[in-house]
Amino acid sequence: SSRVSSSGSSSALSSLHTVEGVWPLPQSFTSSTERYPLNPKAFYFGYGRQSAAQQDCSVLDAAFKRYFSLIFPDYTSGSGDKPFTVEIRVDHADCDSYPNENSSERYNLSVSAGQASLNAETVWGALRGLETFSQLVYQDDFGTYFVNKTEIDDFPRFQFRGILLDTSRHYLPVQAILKTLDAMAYSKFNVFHWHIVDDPSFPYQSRTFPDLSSTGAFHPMTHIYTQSDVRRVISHARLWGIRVLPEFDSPGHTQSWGKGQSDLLTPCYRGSTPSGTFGPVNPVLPSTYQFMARLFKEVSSVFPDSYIHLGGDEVDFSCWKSNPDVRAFMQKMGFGGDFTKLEAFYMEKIVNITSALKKTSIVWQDVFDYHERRSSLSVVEVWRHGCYLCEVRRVVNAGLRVILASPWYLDQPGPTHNWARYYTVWPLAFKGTEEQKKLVIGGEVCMWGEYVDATNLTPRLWPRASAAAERLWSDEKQTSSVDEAFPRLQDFRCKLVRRGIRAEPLHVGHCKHEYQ
Ligand code: CP6
Repeated sequence: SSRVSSSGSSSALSSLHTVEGVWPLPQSFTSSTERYPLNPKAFYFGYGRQSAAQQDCSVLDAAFKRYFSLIFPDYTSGSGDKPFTVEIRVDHADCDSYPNENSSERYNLSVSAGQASLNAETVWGALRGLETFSQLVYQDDFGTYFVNKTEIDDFPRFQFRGILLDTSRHYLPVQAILKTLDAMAYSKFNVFHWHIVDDPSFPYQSRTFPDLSSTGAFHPMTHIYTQSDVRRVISHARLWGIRVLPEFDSPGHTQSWGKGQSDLLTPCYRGSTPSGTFGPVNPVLPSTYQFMARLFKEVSSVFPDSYIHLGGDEVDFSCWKSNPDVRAFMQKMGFGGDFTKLEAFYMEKIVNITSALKKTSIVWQDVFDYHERRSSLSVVEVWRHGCYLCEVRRVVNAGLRVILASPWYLDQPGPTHNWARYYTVWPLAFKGTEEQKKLVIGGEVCMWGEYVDATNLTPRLWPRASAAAERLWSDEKQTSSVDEAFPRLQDFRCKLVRRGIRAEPLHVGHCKHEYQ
């Protein structure tokens, strides 16, 4: 790949009118200062003659509409009369499918006089290319739209680029989730990890167990996600090429489940009598696993993605320790006093339930730490602070896949949590073989919900999550300098603002179009 030579201030054009204005930075590109005017009244998206997908391809038709309004936020100032066509060609007509872990997102974009050619293997790759094209278009001081001559070959560094939203500590209205999905696509994120339930509330309205939300949600009618809400989220995400990965965290973090499902949680004891409080899911009762099998059967049919997150983090053993039935079970199983063995036993049962449903399970790193038979696990998410590379290395040494989350906790506000911290993360900087590095499938930005609801979600997420997005998409060598990234991220943040996303400022400065 080559860099633009005319990037200094002596150039008539800002370098950000070239590929350097695309965030995350494409893998390989050449661009020039030769530019072409675009007239919204003579601008067209079209399917190439050799494209496998043609008119009525749901994903692409919807994307053409969206990107037309993103590229031309105001029609009034269109001038120039030469037509311009963006011609899309894809190898596979996967218009009605869902993106999955193996979906190619590679694309090739070539912009020349009067036309741009966008080639991709899949419609998901075409979506990434449309996003890039939309970021290449700019307006001069008179309002005329332009795009520069450009050649781009692009593909993601990591296949899994996620954002976790927590809808249990605070309820997030569906609209806030949909808007976040839009903004995710602008930074080429492709996984929405929906931490949908937890201790404080159970907003998922289950078909099989409606009592879980009618008693466990903050409000049984207004603070729930109905089946139709969930379908809306999944279908909106699909149109942006985003997978929806549900997490039903257990055996800890389940206080809200206990309200609607009796005998699910472990009764805690004070001495020889129940104290009236409850702990993690009760791992000794067969009814627990019958319940979980039915719940996960439903979840695996509602969420089309092949991954399910099973949680398994932060289990407090004190309640299990206090319960005589649990202690008797420990004796019987020969676990001694080691409650990590009991958690491993429980998680293995849950993993088996989901693999029988043909799903791949993700667990938080605690489960990996406790497990002796690690080969039964598949994907481990690293979240504990400290030495993230040490943790990654331990997991890949065991031959398991890793998702890295610990360096990208965004739920704490700045300025100590400034964007450069999220930018200077090196997920593969451990000693290991090529095979081991391939086991690092990606990373995830976590927006835990204790201090976040729809009032502050957007500015807390953007543009800092975009810093992580570039680390997960772009070539590391081309994007290792914070100083080079800074003006590009400032420019990208203004693009988000122009698109109606309340992304917070990075530092002193202004946008040509301020938020209104
Ligand atoms: N909720 C759940 C959380 C956290 C985890 N799981 C968490 C723990 C420590 C920090 C941030 C978040 N709030 N269910 C751990 C994965 Cl610092």
